[in-house]
Amino acid sequence: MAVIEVVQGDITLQDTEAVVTAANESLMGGGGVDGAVHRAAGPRLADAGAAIGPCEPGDAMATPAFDLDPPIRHVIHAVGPVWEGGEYGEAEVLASCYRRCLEVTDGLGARSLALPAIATGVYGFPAAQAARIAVATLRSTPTEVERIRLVAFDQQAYDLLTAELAAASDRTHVQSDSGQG
Ligand code: AR6
Repeated sequence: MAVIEVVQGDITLQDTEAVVTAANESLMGGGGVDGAVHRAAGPRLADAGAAIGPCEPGDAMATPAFDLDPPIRHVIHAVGPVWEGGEYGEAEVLASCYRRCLEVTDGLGARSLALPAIATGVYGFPAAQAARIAVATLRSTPTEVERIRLVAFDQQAYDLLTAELAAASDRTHVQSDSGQG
């Protein structure tokens, strides 16, 4: 089973084989975390994104990481939902992003992955609900990835993700305790 951890920091500086960017459908770059990833990876990233895009919300696609520092070798471009109040399937689209990030990483044979808080910036998804979806989906999706790192950019995201992870592992312990009778 994958180890899931939470850190506060910059996604471009992680020591994982793959990193996720919160992209838009064009995969050609933007602001926020996507801007940081494109700046660090260099202009070839936008060309590679354009060559495989567009990408639907809820899906994810991989390119090389170009100028990002090793061990990062892959960028997974995940397109989150634009928050429109929560009644337009946004939660399911966000869960789908996290599932697809793991599937795509499995397809590349990479064993470590860092992910930002997809859709919680420009796309406006409420941070607490997004943290719950991120942790629940990553925990419940079968994967060959051994190390999953959630990268919070600010203190609020860090606190929310840490609390979700702690609550989820408490629930697991309660279940396994009661399972032992
Ligand atoms: N490392 C980790 N997380 C970061 C970084 C960083 N360097 N920079 C920002 N964040 P956003 P979205 C956090 O807006 O909401 C782009 O223009 C940030 O604090 O980057 O999915 C795309 O091209 C927030 O918690 O992504 C799309 O058009 C999280 O990353 C659109 O924004 C996501 O915020 C996607 O919007």
